[in-house]
Amino acid sequence: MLGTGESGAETGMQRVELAPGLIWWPGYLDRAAQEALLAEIEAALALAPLFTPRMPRTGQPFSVRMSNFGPLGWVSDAAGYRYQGFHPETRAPWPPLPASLAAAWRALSGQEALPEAGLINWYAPDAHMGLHQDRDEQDFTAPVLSLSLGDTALFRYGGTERRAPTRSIRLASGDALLLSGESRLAFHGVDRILPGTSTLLSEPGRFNLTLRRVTPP
Ligand code: MD3
Ligand code: FE
Repeated sequence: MLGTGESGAETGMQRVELAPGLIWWPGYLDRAAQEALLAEIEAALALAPLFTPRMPRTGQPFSVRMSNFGPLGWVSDAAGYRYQGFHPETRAPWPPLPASLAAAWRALSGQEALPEAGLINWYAPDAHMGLHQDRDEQDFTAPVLSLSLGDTALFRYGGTERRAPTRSIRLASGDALLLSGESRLAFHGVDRILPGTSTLLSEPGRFNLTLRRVTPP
């Protein structure tokens, strides 16, 4: 996060529009902000442990493990993909969205209403996420905001049709990515994690946080 009185212009922050509505801020969070956010994630995971989502119908496990912050969390099991207000194993409500994440959302999303869901994805070094669209939300007009912590990910994005050509970027620790406008329904995924590319975490791997509106405000 930026300190008081700072702005992107003054700190030389880069804002890169990768495609219409797909905006990347490399190094948005400085090292101190990354450490503070990591502590918030660790505190949340002590209450809402990582679970293994499963594919609808087949029950095939994802390689990415997940938890959530906020009033609604994304879960997936044999019954389907959905948002729900409680952890699938403990049945406890999700931990509240930390103020630092609300601040990043306010700074970058252009939205009045706060996100309802803060999905925590954990990638061990061998985890990946296949090309997909995010369409389990009722509101596609609001953007999705992603923040990365830990090892760099090879992130791939394409168009709104699966067969459209794709491009890849490396998402590093502290990077922010906003998926808005016509990129909100773009196909995207994580091909692989590059272990040993960050010193933030005490083990190899990567956290990604995605902040979302689920319902229209
Ligand atoms: C582009 N997560 O949780 S974040 C997901 O790195 C997800 O964990 C990836 O895809 C990760 O659904 C990518 C960047 C991201 C998130 C949502 C998007 C890119 C997106 C929605 C629309 C288009
Ligand atoms: Fe996604």
